[in-house]
Amino acid sequence: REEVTELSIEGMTCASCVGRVEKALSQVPGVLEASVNLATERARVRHLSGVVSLASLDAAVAKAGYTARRAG
Ligand code: 9UX
Repeated sequence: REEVTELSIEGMTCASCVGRVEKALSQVPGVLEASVNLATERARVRHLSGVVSLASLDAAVAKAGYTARRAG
């Protein structure tokens, strides 16, 4: 099954940041698509359910140099 998780991303200031976060999220196993909106500081991640944990998404974003939290 597919699932969509929305994350708030902190620390992005430019379009290159968006690219970095999208790439980091896309490379997490089980992620099908990741799109980031700089203006809203949100990431929309489409992924397989069960395979991808919130922790793995957080870790990927942190490794890229940004901070993620689950969007409310
Ligand atoms: Mo360029 Mo965005 O270093 O933080 S990627 S400003």
